[in-house]
Amino acid sequence: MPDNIDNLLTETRRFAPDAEFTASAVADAGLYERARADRLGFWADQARGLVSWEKPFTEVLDWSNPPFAKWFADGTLNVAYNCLDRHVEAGRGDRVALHWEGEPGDSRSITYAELTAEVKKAANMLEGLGVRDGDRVVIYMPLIPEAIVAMLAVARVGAIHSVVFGGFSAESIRSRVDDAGAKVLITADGGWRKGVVSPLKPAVDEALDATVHGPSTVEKVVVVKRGGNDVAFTSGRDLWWDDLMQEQAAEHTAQAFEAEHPLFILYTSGTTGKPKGILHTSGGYLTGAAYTHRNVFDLHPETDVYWSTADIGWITGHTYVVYGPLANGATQVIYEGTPDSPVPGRWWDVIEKYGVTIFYAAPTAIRAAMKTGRQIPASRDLSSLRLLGSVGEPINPEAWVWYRDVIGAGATPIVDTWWQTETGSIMISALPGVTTLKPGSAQVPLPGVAVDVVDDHGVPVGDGEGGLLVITEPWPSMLRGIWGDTERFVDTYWSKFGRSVYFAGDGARKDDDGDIWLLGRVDDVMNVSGHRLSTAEIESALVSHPIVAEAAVVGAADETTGQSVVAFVILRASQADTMTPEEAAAALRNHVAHEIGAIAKPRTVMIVQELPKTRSGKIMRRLLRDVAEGREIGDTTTLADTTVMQAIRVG
Ligand code: 6R9
Repeated sequence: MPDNIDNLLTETRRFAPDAEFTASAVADAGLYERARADRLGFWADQARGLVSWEKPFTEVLDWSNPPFAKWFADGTLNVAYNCLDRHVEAGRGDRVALHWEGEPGDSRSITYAELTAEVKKAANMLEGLGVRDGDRVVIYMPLIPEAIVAMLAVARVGAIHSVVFGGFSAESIRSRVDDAGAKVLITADGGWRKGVVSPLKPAVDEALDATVHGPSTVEKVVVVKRGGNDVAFTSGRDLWWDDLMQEQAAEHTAQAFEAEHPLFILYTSGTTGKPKGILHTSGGYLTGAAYTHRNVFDLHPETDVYWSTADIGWITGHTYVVYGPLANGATQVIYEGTPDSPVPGRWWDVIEKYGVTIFYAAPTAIRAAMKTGRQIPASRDLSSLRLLGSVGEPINPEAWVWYRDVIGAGATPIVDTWWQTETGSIMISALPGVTTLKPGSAQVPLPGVAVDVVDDHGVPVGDGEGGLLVITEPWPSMLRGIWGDTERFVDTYWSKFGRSVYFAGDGARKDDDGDIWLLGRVDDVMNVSGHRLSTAEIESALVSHPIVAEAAVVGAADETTGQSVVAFVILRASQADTMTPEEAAAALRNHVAHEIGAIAKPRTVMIVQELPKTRSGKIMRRLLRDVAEGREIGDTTTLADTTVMQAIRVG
């Protein structure tokens, strides 16, 4: 979140493309012209050029019933075939697909031929477990090659994966399993994080415990051995991945599915307590992933070593670790652990070790690296890097410039990429070698993408003005729905400005050149270290604790993580005397971690007597944010009781 918008808008540093970079760049300015002249023709060309179709499509877009889009609908393809077999068939089987680095320092390099062979066996395994096209499979795993094998195997058999981030709690797993109606769950015993094995299987056992939550739809749990930690096994339900894989036939023919066949569901936070299952389909999604990965990251698959630090539990891991890079036949690095394990600067060691050329990370990590100082990256050889990317939240100009200077040797372009779980792929970004860069601005919609900033009535604002970000034309990788909730899909994204304009939920501003600066969410969604968290979801976790009467959560500006979670809690009268405020706060922080996951744990829990409310009973989060950020409290005239803020301040 930009701490100071005025600061941002007076940012005048500019970085023109380097002539040498431009000379060999994948993208060129002509892309914009071609897309402008014939948008649908442009997308059809991308879909034909970057994706292999079993049956070619003849129809590009059906938008006769917005917001329900169909892209390339009469074409058929297999997404996993596109990421694997076709590279092997084209003689590129020996190219490394994944350089995997485990946190303790173990590593494996896997070629396209090897990855294809593994996925074929895993596809046979899933079919053997009764998984058929359209079935849902939940994946709850650390970042190890088997996680990617599992995703691709699910895609290969036409089933739908729903990856649940490995840091999420048993409660979160269960609500996603139930919502998706998952038949199989793939997990690991544990994974390495911060120098220790962090167990995963116990959370799965707790999530599926019928005595606590009732019976679930999950019939089989497949467990990959990674952490070596002891795990409980439920007989008849749990199976070891290795045992199953050993029995599988090596061959598996990928069957083609329709372009609109569902590929995955990924749950993301919304403005209410219940996460939304964002649904993506096959042909359009893969086209968007491959097109953006190639052009935004200037991918030269024969020579580049690409690394996105995202976990597969987030959309960035889906589009820019799995589908985009593999569809494009890239060689990439994946790393299991945290940036500072066992030593600060582990990321830079990984870059040096593999000669990473393209690096994609979140501003929060860049700011954390800034804090520990430039000496740490300066002591590594980062000279292989030629392009840097940023995603997840606005990157403040100081962090941008530090990133370029210290990580990018003062020379690499930086692409600040704006997009969402819902958009499936990057929507707004500079094109390296083409665009003159402005630190702090995501800048321009990609060729083929139609973005605008509008006022509350949907009227486009002029240059130099701010408003709400919208996408005005459908795009191939757009979400196709919210799993099981069409009404919420239409209401959330397609109602504010009519059924054919996508409302993103972000505030934005156009500068005098018409370039776009993102200003953060306009709804009750917070952004902590680039992860989306809902205030409502954390509030509902808090009030589920017996000592809590009422709770309000705000995102407070935080130097490193962008925002941090601050909770204001009123205790039940009966409890208030039995615990100190410190004890209550500690118990509640742990409770949220247990209910949702450690990333949702409030930085601060303030025990208060009252919450500021309007006469209609709405909590005035704006005032709580003032308190949380240590500011002078703003206008309190609409409060039902104007003395409340005094009490909170003093309390
Ligand atoms: C890819 C991803 C989406 C929200 C989005 C916005 C914020 C993402 C950004 C950015 C400014 C960028 N966001 N990238 N804000 N500049 N380059 O992060 O998806 O987890 O769904 O979050 O993240 O607020 O609306 P997701």
